[in-house]
Amino acid sequence: MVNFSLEGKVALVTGASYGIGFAIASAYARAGATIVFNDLKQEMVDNGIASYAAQGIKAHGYVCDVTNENQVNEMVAKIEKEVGVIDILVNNAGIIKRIPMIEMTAAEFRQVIDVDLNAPFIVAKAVLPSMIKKGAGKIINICSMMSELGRETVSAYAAAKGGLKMLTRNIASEYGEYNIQCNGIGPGYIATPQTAPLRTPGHPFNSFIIAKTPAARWGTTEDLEGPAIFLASEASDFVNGHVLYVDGGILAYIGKQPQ
Ligand code: NAP
Ligand code: GCO
Repeated sequence: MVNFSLEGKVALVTGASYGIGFAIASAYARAGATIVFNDLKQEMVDNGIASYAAQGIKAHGYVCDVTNENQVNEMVAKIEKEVGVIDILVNNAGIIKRIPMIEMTAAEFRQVIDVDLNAPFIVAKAVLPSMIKKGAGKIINICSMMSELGRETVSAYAAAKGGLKMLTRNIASEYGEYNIQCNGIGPGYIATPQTAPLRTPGHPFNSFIIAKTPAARWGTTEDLEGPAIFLASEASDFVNGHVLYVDGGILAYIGKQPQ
């Protein structure tokens, strides 16, 4: 019988007070995992804990900037002491800056790379030693359509998410022999605070994305829950270095011709 259960597992989902991370962590809790998450500010962590509690989930929250290696190492050590060894890591925390490239400063570019690419490296590096010792582990990096495609104004984000796809493949290559699987999830366009500016009524991007998506709708965070459970469970123990695109078919589709 294929095992999709996460019973007895400790899952760390970064940046999971709300949005995609919150949905994935909640799904993991319903599949039996103990949930750990972090956010930048205590207020956001507190809000997150309350949101999980409202779903009947006892989540463990930590304040940590995932771009800060000292903070990450301290958080992982605290989690291992207070909750347990991390079995599942979801590198979810991320930012985007939508600025035409020639108007973007190098500092702005670096900030996006720092959160969306350097931080997944830092957090994965912090959890891998215990996974190696345990002889098992799951790392899931939240990639993007921009791991495959470019578009105006998101040069830093696309560079980061393209790099994250290759970091995913490299972790899989380097640590697969320890029964550690590292895969990516590439969400399509999902209705969260991050895409709220693109979904304002009448925004041209709204109709554009619906025309580009065979499913003819924006994705929801619920659409990601099953794929995330699959990649965190024993059901995917021979899946490694793969990016699972959950995009309603965007990457397969040239787009609807204008009517
Ligand atoms: P979101 O609503 O903007 O949430 C991002 C989360 O990351 C927030 O909780 C944020 O905390 C946290 N975060 C940002 N920088 C951080 C840092 N330095 N340290 C710790 N936490 C940090 O984003 P989302 O839409 O849920 O997206 C989550 C992930 O999915 C991101 O990696 C994003 O690139 C990716 N993704 C999103 C979509 C989409 O359509 N929404 C599609 C593909 C991929 P604060 O609130 O405190 O800033
Ligand atoms: C954008 C969007 C996208 C989504 C997502 C698509 O401005 O193009 O924010 O980048 O966030 O990454 O997979």
